[in-house]
Formats: sequence, structure tokens, C-alpha cells
Amino acid sequence: MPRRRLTRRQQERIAQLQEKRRERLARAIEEKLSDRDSATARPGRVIRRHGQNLLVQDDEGRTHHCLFRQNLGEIVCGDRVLWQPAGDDQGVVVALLPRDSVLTRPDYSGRDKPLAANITQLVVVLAPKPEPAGYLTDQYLVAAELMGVKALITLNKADLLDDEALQQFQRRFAHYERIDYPVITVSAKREHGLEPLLERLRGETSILVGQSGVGKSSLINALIPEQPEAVGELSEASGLGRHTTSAATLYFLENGGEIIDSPGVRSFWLGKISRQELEKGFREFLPYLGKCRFSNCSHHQEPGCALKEAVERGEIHPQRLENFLLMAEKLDKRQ
Ligand SMILES: Nc1nc2c(ncn2[C@@H]2O[C@H](COP(=O)(O)OP(=O)(O)OP(=O)(O)O)[C@@H](O)[C@H]2O)c(=O)[nH]1
Ligand SMILES: [Mg+2]
Ligand SMILES: [Zn+2]
Repeated sequence: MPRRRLTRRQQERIAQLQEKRRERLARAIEEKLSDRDSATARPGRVIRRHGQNLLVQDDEGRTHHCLFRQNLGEIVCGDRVLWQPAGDDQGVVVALLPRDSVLTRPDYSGRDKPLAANITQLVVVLAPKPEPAGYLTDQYLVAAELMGVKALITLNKADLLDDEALQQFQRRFAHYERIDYPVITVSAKREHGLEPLLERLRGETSILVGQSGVGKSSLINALIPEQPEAVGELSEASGLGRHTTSAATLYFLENGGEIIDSPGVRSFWLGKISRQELEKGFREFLPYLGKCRFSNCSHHQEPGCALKEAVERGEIHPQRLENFLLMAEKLDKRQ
């Protein structure tokens, strides 16, 4: 499969889009600021949310504990907001500015709940321990495709494996590289392999996602050795002698990148998406979609299935189709 490189025209288009986004944001600020009670409002970035409390960083890099009005809806880590100072590191968020993207997850009642906003890149963190769970990685990659953001895979805890075992572990994920998801091997503990990762994080707002215990917070520690004090404490004791992240938190990298640490998950579900959307979430399926003999092909048993034929020809990795089918089955059950 040909590697996708950004052509100059694509780069120009991205620059145009970014310009439009900046204009849209400036207009939104303008509109909100004309509100009577927002005369003293200032722009800020939500770097963490704890219940109804937001930690908001202003343009000078100072943080403020803010409450927010209920009528603003859900505000999450990464959101751009307008806030008013209320003395002594305190404030009130008075407006939520438009989002470029939002990562959501259904809550227990099945309603989509935002986890983090304005993300441009999803970083799936995996490790030999805990053993990667089922199709979690592919679910995250589908989420990234549907959000229209980049994605990459980081294999952490390389120090736990000898050369041979490490190569074996890497081979399990090599097929992702062939469909242009970079796979980067690191050790947060030994601070090994961080440079290529940092390069990928430059200029992006990335979120680290994955199972609990794969080392997301440790990676943040390794990438940003000197935390500003306000966001210094990375994880909270769970009472079980383990440190586990309880709220998504945004950190600033020296190279201009932003990185969000998120609480580990056991499972992730995409929420209410259609079968067509799910198909589009597997980027290497795109050239084959609509080419099956039957227009309503489930890509399961039907003759003339373009996806199955692509698997047989070695153009699609069998595990990806298998995971698609498992997700599609779940989707059907929920509808
Ligand atoms: N050997 C080794 N251990 C690591 C590495 N990175 C993290 N760990 C260990 O793995 C355990 C979990 O690390 P965390 O950084 O808390 O994992 P997390 O992904 O943030 O977990 P949650 O916050 O629960 O989602 C800790 O005991 C770390 O010391 C690594 O590169 N090598
Ligand atoms: Mg953590
Ligand atoms: Zn088919």
C-alpha cells in the first residue's frame, strides 16, 4: 500500500483550515465578550476537571481554580474557555469556546460523555504487561478516524523484554505500520526511545490512552521531567497502594506540543455509530468499500466479499477484519 505523504497542496489546505479555525475562535471570543457580564472575561485553557471544578491556565501560564455555570454544558480537559477572575487563583468560567474535536465515551446510561477536547492526535499506549486487551487498540483507532485526528501506537516497557521477546512483541503490531500508524517502542522507566515520540508530539495536542498500568503517566513524567508545580502531582493513591490517574490532565511540552494524560480504561466503546461509520473507521478498508458482490454484504460469509478477498491476498491483516466483525456484532446488538 502506498505511503501517504502530505503534498504541498494538502499542506496549504491544512494551513487554510488552521487560519479559518483561528478566525472562528477570534469571532467566538468577540461575540462572547460583547455579553454584558463578560466584559472582564479572559481566554483560558482547561487543563483538568475534577467534578465541578476546573483548573484553567491563562495566557501567562498561571492556573486558576474555576467553577462553571451549569448552562454551559460539559466542560472537559483541553477545552478553550472564557473565564472571569474572582480573586486569589479563583475564577468563574463564563463561556465555552468552539471545539475542533472531542473524544467521547458512553457513560453507564449509554449517553456520550466528553472525555477531552481539541485533540489532534491519539496515542494508544500498549505494554507487555498488562497484556494488550482484545480489540481495544482498534476501537481507539476507529475513534481517531471518526474524529478525523492522527493516531499512533507506543509500545512501552521495552525494558521488560529481552531482544528476542521484544522483537516478537513488535511483530504483533507491525501491520499497523503498513497502514501508516507509526509504532514507536519506548521505555518510560529507562527513558529510552523518547526522541522519536517527542518528534511526533511536536505541535500536536495528543492524548495518551490505554489500559490502566501501561505507563501513560510514567511516560508524561519521562517526557516532562520538570512539571510546573500546579500540575505536579500526577496520580492519586487509589487506596490499593497503586497510583492511578483519576482525571484527564493537559501538560505542555517544551517543543510546543500539548499532551493529555487520561485515566486507564478496561474497555472502551464507541457509542452510537452506524455500520458505515464503523467501516470507515478502518482506513485500509476504504478502497474496498462498495466493491462486495452484495451491497449489504456483512463481510462475514458472503461470496464475492471484497474485504475477505483482500485479506486472502494479504492486503488487509486478518485480525483487523476479525476485530471489525466483532465490533459490528456488538453494534448490531445495541441497535
Ligand atoms: N518496567 C517498566 N515499568 C514501567 C514503565 N513505565 C511504567 N512502568 C510501571 O508501570 C506501572 C504503571 O504505570 P503508570 O504510569 O501509573 O500507568 P498508567 O497507564 O498511567 O495507569 P493508569 O493511570 O491507572 O491508567 C508503574 O508501577 C510504573 O512504574 C517502563 O517503561 N518499564
Ligand atoms: Mg496514569
Ligand atoms: Zn463484504
